[in-house]
Amino acid sequence: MSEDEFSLKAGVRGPTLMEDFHFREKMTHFDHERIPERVVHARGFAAHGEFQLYESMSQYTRAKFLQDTSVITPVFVRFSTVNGSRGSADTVRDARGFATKFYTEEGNYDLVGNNIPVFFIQDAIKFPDLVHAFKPEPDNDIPQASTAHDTFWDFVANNQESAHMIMWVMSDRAIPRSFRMMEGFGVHTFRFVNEQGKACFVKFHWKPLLGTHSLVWEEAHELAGIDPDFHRNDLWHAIENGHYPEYELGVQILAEEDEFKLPHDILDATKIWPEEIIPVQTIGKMTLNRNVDNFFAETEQAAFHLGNVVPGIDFTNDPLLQGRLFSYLDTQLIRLGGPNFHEIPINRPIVPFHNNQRDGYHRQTINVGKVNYHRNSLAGNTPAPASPAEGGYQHYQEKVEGRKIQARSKSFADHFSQATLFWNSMSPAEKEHIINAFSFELGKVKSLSVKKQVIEMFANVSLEMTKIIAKKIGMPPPTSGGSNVKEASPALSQQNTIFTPVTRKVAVIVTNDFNGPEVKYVIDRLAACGLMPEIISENQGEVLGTNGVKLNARHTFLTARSVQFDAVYLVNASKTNKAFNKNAANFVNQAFSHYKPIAATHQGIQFFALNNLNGQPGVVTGYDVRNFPDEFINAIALHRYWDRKLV
Ligand code: HDE
Repeated sequence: MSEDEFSLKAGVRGPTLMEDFHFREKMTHFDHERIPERVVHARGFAAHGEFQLYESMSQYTRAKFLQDTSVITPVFVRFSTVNGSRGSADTVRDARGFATKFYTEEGNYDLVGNNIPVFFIQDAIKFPDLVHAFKPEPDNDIPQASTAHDTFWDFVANNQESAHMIMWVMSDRAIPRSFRMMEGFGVHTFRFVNEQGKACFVKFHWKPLLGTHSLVWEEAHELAGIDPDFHRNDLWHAIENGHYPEYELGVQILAEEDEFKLPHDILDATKIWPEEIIPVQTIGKMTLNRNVDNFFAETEQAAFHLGNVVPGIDFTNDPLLQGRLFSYLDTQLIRLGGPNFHEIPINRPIVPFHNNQRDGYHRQTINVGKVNYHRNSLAGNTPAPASPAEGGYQHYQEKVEGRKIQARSKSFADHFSQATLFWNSMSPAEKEHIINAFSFELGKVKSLSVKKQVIEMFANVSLEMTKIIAKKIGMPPPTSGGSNVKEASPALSQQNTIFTPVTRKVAVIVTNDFNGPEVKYVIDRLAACGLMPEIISENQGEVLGTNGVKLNARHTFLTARSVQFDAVYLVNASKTNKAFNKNAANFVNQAFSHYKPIAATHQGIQFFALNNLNGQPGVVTGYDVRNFPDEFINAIALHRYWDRKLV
C-alpha cells in the first residue's frame, strides 16, 4: 500500500468510500482481534523451556520421554490465576494454574496442574457450580478476581468437600511470591504403564529449586495497584537476565495392589498422599529458558488438554479427572474457533502424525490424495493404526464392573481429616495468616447465615482456629466441633522449603555523595552472588559518589514501592531533599513491617538507630563494609523475620 494514514474519500473533506478495501481489511481484522478468554484461568503467562530426566523410569512407564536421561524434551509452561479475567491483577488470592506441555517424540503430553495439590470438589459435574459461585456475582459483576463474597462462601458451606482446598486457598500458597517459587501438582492419581503392561498409580509434583515462597497479604494488595503484572514481570525479567527458573519433576508411586492401603480413596482429588508416607522421588528437571515472542500467538492460543497423553501414561476413575477429559477439548472448540486448534504452531506436536481428520474452520494442512477413510485399499490401508509395539497408544485394560448409578462412593465421605492435617502442619506465622485470610474473606460476606454456616463447618477442622475467626468477624463461637487428627505433615509447611538469596530483588536507596568505592563493592558483591540490586534515588539516571563512582538509578520513589523488592539497603540521606528522606524512611519502615531483611551502611545506620530498628531480627548494619555484603546476603536467604516486634 502506498497510503496507510488516510482513508479513501470523495474529496479531502468528503465521505469515506466503500471501495476503500484497505481501510475495510485493516478495520475488520482489528475488530476481530479478540478471542473469548478462558472461562477459568483467563489470566496467564508462559515460557518455553526443556525437560531432562535424572533416571530412567522404564520400571514404571514406557513413556519415551521418561526412559533416556540424555533426551531433552522441549516444554511450554503456562502459569495462571483461576478466578480473574484476563486483565486482573497477578497477586490476588487464588490457586495458580501450572500447565506443562511436553513436546515428546511420541506427540504432546500435557500435565495440566495447579500449585495446590487438591481440589474444591470431587466430581466434575459440580465444576460449573463452583465456578459460578467464585466468579463475580451475576447481578452486578462484583467482585473481580476475589472469593471474598457471599456466593462463594455459600457454596463452600453447602459443599463441604471443599474444606481441605479452602485451607490451602486461605494459606500463603494462594499468594505466591513468584511463579518461580511455586510447587506444581498433577492433583489426580494417574497411572504409569510399563513395557510389560504392568501399571502402578502415580501422583505428579513440580518442586521449584528456589523453594516455595509467598507474599504477605498487604503486599499482595498493594502490588495489585502498583504492579498488576508483578508475576509476569518477575518471570519475564528472570528469564531475560539468565536466571532460568528450574523445577524438579517428582513422582509418588503406589503399587496397584496397594490401592486400598491408604486411609482415604486414591480416586478422591480432595486428598493428598502425605510425602512422609509416600516419598516424592525426583526424576528430572525442567528449566524455563526462553520467553515467548508473541503473547497472543503462543500464550493465549495455547490449548492444554488432559487427553494429550503418550503411551505409558494413563488415567484412573477419579470422577474429577474423567470430567476434565471432556471439558478441555470442548472448551477449545469455542475459544479457538473450531476443531483444528491443534494445528496452531504452539499446539502442534513436533513429530509428524497421520489420520483421516479433514476440513473444519481454519484448516491449515493441505491433505493430498483422495483417500480419507479407514479401512481402504486405494492407499494401501494407510494411515493405519500402530500396534503398541510400534508406539501406538493402548488404553490400560482396567477391569471395571458395577451398576450405572448417580452416587458417590462412601470412601469419599471424610472431608475434614486432611484439612486438619494441613492446619496441624502450619507454623505459628502460617496459622496466623490463615486466620487473617478467613477473617478478611468472611469479613466481606454480608449474609450472617452464610458466615454462621462457614464457622460451623470449619469448627470440624480446628475449634481453636474457628473460635478466633468467629471473634474477628463478630460471630458467636462454634458450639461443637474439633478434630481427633493429631498428625502433621512437615512437608506442607513453607517453613520447611528451600531458602536461598539467589534472584532476590534488593532496593538500594542512595543519593549523591555516597562513599563510591565501598557502596560499589557492596552492590557488585550482591550481583555476583546472584541477587538483583536496583538503585532508587532522587531522580532517575546518574547518581554520583566519591572517587568518581557513578550508579544508574532506575527508580525514584514515584516508580518504586518496597513491596516490589525482597530486601532494602539504605546507604545515605539527602542533605537538601527532605521529601526524599521522608520517602526513604517510609520505604524502609514498610519493608520492615513486612518482615523483610533491611540493611544500612554509612549514614543509613544513623537512620536505623533513630527509628529503633537496630538489633531487631533481620536488620543488618554494616559498620564494617568488608563483611557487610555476606552478612546481608545471609539475612536475605531467610526471607522473612516473623519473630520481629512490630510497633
Ligand atoms: Fe481446569 N479447566 N478444570 N483444572 N484448568 C480449564 O480449559 C475444568 C481443574 C487447570 O493454562 C479450562 O483451556 C473442569 C483441576 C489449568 O491454558 C476448562 C474441572 C486442575 C487450566 C477447565 C477442572 C485444573 C485449566 C478453561 C473440574 C488442577 C489452564 C480453559 C473437573 C489439576 C490451562 C481451558 C491453560 C483450564 C475445566 C478442574 C487446572 C474449562 C471441568 C483439578 C492449569 O476446560
